[in-house]
Amino acid sequence: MSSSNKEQLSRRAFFKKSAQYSVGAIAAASAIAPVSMKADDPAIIEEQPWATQLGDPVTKNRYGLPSPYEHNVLRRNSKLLRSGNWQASIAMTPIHELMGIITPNGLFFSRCHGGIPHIDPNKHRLMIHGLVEKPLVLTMDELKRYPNVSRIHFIECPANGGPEWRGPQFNTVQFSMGMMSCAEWTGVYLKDILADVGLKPEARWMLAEGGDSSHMGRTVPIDKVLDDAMIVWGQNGEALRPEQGYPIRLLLPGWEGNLCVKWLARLEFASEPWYAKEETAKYTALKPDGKAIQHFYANEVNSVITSPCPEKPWTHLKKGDIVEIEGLAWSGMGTIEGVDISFDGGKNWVEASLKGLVLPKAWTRFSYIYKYEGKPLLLSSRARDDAGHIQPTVKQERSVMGVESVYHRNAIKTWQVTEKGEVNNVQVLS
Ligand SMILES: Nc1nc2c(c(=O)[nH]1)N[C@H]1C(S)=C(S)[C@@H](COP(=O)(O)O)O[C@H]1N2
Ligand SMILES: [Mo]
Repeated sequence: MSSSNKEQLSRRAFFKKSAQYSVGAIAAASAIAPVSMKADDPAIIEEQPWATQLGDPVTKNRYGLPSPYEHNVLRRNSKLLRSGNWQASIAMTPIHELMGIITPNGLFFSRCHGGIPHIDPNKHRLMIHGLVEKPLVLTMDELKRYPNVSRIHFIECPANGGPEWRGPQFNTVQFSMGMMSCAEWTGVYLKDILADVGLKPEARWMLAEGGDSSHMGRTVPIDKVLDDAMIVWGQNGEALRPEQGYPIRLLLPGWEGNLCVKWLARLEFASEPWYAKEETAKYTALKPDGKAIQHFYANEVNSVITSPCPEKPWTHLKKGDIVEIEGLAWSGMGTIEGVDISFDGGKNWVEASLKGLVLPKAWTRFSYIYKYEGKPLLLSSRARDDAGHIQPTVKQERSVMGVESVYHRNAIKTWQVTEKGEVNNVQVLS
C-alpha cells in the first residue's frame, strides 16, 4: 500500500471517529466557526492533485509571490481620481483584505505625480545644504552607515476619504478609505544626521525635494524635523519599493502623506517657508466662512470598519451566528486609546477591543464579537487617541469645515447593513 493510500485511509478513519461525537460537542468547541462536515465531502476523503505530485522547486521563483488564488487582492485605481493619465494617479490599498497592521509591500498604496522612477542607487545622492554649518552630499552607502532604527507607522494621503465630503461616492471600502497603508520603516532619524551637519539657529524650515520627474518639493517646520522625522530605505524588512521612493524617502510619522517626499534627493534649510515664495505646493482647506486653514500637518484620529464592508458583506450569515467585526484605527497625533462601535448610527456605543500591537502613529486593529440578528443596522466606529482627540460626527465636521474641502476628513464612517446582510456606504447626517 502506498503511503498516500495509507494517508487517505487514516483520513477516512479520522472522519468516522469525529463523526461519532455529537454535533453539540463540536459546536461547543468552536462557537464561531460553522461546522459543515459532510461524510462525502471530496475535499476530505479524496487526495487532491497537489498532494500526489511534487511541487515546484523554490528555484522557480526566488522572489516569492502570493498564491494564485489570491489574485483578486490588488491595489486599484479609479478613473475618478487620476489627473489625465495613470502616471499621475493613486493606487488604493485593499484594506479589507489585510491582516494585522502591516501592509505587504506589493499592496502599499501609491500616489505619484509623475510616475514611478527606477533609480540606480549607485547614482543617487542626497544633498543637505542651506542654513547648515557643513553642507553634505551623501551616497546611499554613506547614508546607511548611520545606525538605523525600525518603526511602524502609517502613511495616509490627507485626501483619504476626501471625495466624500458631500456624500458617499464609492460603494467600496478600498476606494473610500484605501489611500493609506502601514509598514515597518527602517532608516535614520534626521536629527542624528543634523547633529553631524550642524543646523544654524536661524533654520526654521526644511525643503525636501524628490528626484523623480515631478521633483515634488514640500516644506516642513523644523520642530517636526528635530522630533521624529526619518530618512528611510527599508520597508517591511526589505529595500523600499520603487512605488514608495526607492532608494530613500522622507518619513514624517503621522503627518500628511504628501509631505513624505519619495525618491528624496535634496534637503535645504531656511528661515522662511518656501511656499512664502510660491516655489512649492502646500495643501489648504477652505472653510464655510471663505477662509482657508493653511497650517495642518498631522492626520487626525480616524477609523474604519473593514469587516464587514461593501466588499465583505454578511450575506452568508444566518440569524444567531457569531461574527467578528474588525477594523483599523489610527491617529497622526498619538496612540489609539479606544474604539467604540455603534449599531444604530451613533445613538448608542459599545467598546471594541484593541488587538495586537498598539503603537503611536500606527494602524491599530480593533475587534468586536457580535451576534448577528439579521436586522438592518447602521454600523459605525469612533476612535479616540491619547492626545484627547475623538472622531467628530459628520454633522459636527460639516458645521466647522463645510463640504468644500478635499483634505483631512475624519468624521465617523457608517456602513448600512441591510436585512439580507448587504453592506452599503452611507453617511449619517443627524
Ligand atoms: N517625489 C515625490 N514624493 C511624493 C509624491 C510624488 O509624487 N513625488 N507623492 C506624495 C503623496 S501626494 C503622497 S500621499 C505620498 C504617498 O506615498 P506612497 O506612494 O508611498 O503611498 O507620497 C508623497 N511623496
Ligand atoms: Mo497625497
